[in-house]
Amino acid sequence: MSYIDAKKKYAEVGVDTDRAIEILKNLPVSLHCWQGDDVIGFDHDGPLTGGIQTTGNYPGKAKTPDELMQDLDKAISLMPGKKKLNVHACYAIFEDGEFVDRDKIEPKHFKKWVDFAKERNMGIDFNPTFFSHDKVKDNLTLSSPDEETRKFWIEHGKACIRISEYFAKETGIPCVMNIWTGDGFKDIPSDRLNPRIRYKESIEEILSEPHDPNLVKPCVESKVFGIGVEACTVGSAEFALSFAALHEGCLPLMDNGHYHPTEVVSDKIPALLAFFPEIALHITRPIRWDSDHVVLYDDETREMAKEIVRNNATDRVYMALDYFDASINRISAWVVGFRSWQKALLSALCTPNESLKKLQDENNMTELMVMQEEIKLFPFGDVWEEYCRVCGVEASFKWLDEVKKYEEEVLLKR
Ligand code: RNT
Ligand code: ZN
Repeated sequence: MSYIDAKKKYAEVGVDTDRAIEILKNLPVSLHCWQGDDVIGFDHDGPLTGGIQTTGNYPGKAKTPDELMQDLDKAISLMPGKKKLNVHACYAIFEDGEFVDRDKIEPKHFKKWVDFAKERNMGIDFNPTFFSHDKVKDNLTLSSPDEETRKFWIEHGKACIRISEYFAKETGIPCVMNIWTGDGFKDIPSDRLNPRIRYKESIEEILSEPHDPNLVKPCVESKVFGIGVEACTVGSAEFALSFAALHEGCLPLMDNGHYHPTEVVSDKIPALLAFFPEIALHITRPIRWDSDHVVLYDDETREMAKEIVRNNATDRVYMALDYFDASINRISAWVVGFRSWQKALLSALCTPNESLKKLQDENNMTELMVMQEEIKLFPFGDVWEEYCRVCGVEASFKWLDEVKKYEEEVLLKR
């Protein structure tokens, strides 16, 4: 079937595929720089810590800012749609021989990222890095009982607010700044309250750093558990949600790898939209735990996209990818994940959401089931191809040839 025929077929159920394509072209999705080097960054030599883990040892990992940017460019060239760049504080770029600790980093250490983003018309999102550092004391940062430790990380958070504002001013696009820490306890703690009170007060101190709420959008990301901190996570779901609800300008961020395995973020999105003007998402693929596998075009991914699109919330939900796989070609991983989320959004945009809602309101669940099943087999592939064509990106699996060539010519020579 050609796009013309597909378009007709969708029009029969009231879907305008041209319009869907037009909308998606302009919807920013945040692309995480950390898929390119297994969440290591440039400000330390040590391993990834803090309850998260990359597994695998595929050759060709980026080790310098230039390599990472080159890889990002290759990946971006194979992804349709609008991108925003997502940078972590540990990706600060220092002059030769320079080292600045996280409590003292400045906008100038991210100037190369700004140049990179501006040249590609991208906004930038930011993340303080509260892990992979020797000032993480006994698995705690912002919630540590040790004042010096807490202070260090509060200063880091404040420095990141200043850097976020710099990003927003330079790019002209608001910067979403996400606070996630792996703070927690491996075994049964004797006090679950005071760490949370300290965590709350520390985040409040960070947010007291002057900033324009239209430019910097701070978020708090919750988690159920991490490796090595299985018994208690300080920034739990209830903690983060309550914090965001009670602090104006602070958004809740849901990572779909951070819940019990049968909980679904697709159902949580509308629940939060009923209360919060804006929310943020980390889109990942958990297998049995927060494994951060590459995002695929699977049922729950599609369900999440549907909730954003059919509730007209594309301007209220900040979408960011967050996965890392070191066992396969890292550029391919980037591309598959980004394309999958694009497919999910496009498919949601090609769904006759209004008429399906009406069937539900009329309690016509029979027809609703039939229609939802029918739509699954509509010629979506043709719409996807057209979308890629409009975006000037290879639609078929042939994009992988590009990655293979790049692997041979660049990655394997590293
Ligand atoms: C970890 C969180 C967090 C990180 C990134 C690198 O479980 O999901 O968002 O993945 O900050
Ligand atoms: Zn996350």
